[in-house]
Amino acid sequence: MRTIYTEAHRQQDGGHELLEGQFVKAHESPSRADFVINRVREVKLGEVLEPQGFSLDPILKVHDKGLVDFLATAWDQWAATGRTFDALPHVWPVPGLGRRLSDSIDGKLGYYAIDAGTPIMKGTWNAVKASADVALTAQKLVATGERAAFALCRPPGHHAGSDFYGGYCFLNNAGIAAQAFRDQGAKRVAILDVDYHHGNGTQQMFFERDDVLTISLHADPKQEFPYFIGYADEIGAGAGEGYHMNLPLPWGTDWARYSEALEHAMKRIEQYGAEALVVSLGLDTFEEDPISRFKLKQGDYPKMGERIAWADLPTLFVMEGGYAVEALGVNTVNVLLGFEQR
Ligand code: OKP
Ligand code: ZN
Repeated sequence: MRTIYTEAHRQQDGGHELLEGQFVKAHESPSRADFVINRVREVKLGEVLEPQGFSLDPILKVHDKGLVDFLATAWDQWAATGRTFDALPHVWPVPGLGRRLSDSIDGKLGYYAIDAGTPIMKGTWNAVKASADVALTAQKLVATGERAAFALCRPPGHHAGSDFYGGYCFLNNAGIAAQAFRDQGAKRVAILDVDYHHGNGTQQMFFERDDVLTISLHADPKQEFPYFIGYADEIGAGAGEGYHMNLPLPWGTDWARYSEALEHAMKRIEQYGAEALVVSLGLDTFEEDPISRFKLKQGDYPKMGERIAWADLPTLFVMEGGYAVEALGVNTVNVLLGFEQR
């Protein structure tokens, strides 16, 4: 399959993130994409193409203009205060505090962000926009007849919702691509999220819709980020009731347990009658991931790809998380090779 990739991702290069009370070196780093693209080339997965430049229209179909304008200008507002270090929020509008949009950049950061782990710097918007273009370019390949394509997106997207960013994510690349399939005529689209973390942004974006089925397999929010959402009883609302599925799994989950949940998810996708499948492909389920606690092994990833391929759908893989960087290339491409084996 073909891979869409651009060097623009390098412009998102955060120094530090606030992780469980400490400032640590950012896990979501440019080297992640390096390991993946190197492996893609090493195994000759297929052609590697540059993304096209799209307008903001396909992004604005699923994101509020307020968020998009904020992301595009946040660094300039931050730098105008004389600060030369990464922009992070430090106060949030929890219920009871109010949620007025302040003129202050610090107020705006807290208004739009869900955490203090997602640094904004000078190049953030360029990288974020390019990442969405990567997803849209790969989507176009699949919409025009390719069996599958790989969008090597960075930064990732599944924690970003219609009007918030965070969890290393700014724009929801998978959600933007799913919407593009709909706008190009697909009646039903499914998003399968296999990242270790709950795809809260994707859930929020499509929660009241029945035209995009969303399913997330992830670490139980009783134990893991994003803590406040991702429980099994969240099944969609209104017209979307029954069109969202959360499959929370405990710390320590291995392939035996994971593959049962994946089987359940794939059965639902097959029954739904999706015309296209978007996979939010996070590899932080790996046993050696430094911020995660599942126990999947290198050899499990081809099986994951193979099971996804059985659905026999036009499939777009969108890169999400995975922080055991030296193994990330092998693990990611293992899923794609497993998929192609079918
Ligand atoms: C982004 B993606 C709590 C740490 C949470 C944020 C993690 C964002 C992951 N143990 N920090 O889903 O890979
Ligand atoms: Zn993750």
